[in-house]
Amino acid sequence: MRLVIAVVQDKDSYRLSDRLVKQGFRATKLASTGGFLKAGNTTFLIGVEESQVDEVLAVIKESCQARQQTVSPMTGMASQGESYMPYPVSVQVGGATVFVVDVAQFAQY
Ligand code: 2BA
Repeated sequence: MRLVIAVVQDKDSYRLSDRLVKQGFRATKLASTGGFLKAGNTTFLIGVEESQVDEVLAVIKESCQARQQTVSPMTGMASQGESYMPYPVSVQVGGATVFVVDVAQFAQY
C-alpha cells in the first residue's frame, strides 16, 4: 500500500476531493499552512494500492493548477525577522506538491 500526500492550493481542494470521491478513492483533507507564504493550503492523505498510484497522480494533476502569487514585504520572507524585502515578489505556487510513501501497515478498527 502507498500513501499519497498532496499539498494543494485551497482553490483546488474542492475540485480534487470531488474527483477523488467520484473515482472511488478515499481521502482525508487536512487544513495546512505553507511555511514560506504562511498562507492556508490543503493537504490530502490518500491511501491506495500501489497499482492505483498513477491514477491518483493523474487526478491530482488535472485538478490542480499553478498560479502566480505575490508576497508582500510584510508577509512571507520578511515577517519572521528575515531580510527585509522592500518590494513585492511574485512566486509560482504549484499545481500540487506530492509525496508518495510506503505504508508499513494499514488497519481500520
Ligand atoms: P509555501 O511554503 O507557502 O510556498 C509557496 C511557494 O513559494 C512555493 O510553491 C514556491 O514557489 C515558493 N517558495 C517556497 N519556499 C521558497 C524559498 N525558500 N525561496 C523561494 N521561493 C520559495 P510550491 O513549491 O508549489 O509549494 C507550495 C506549497 O507546498 C508550499 O507552500 C508548502 O506548503 C508545500 N511544499 C512545497 N515543497 C514542500 C516540501 N519539500 N516539503 C513540504 N511541503 C512542501
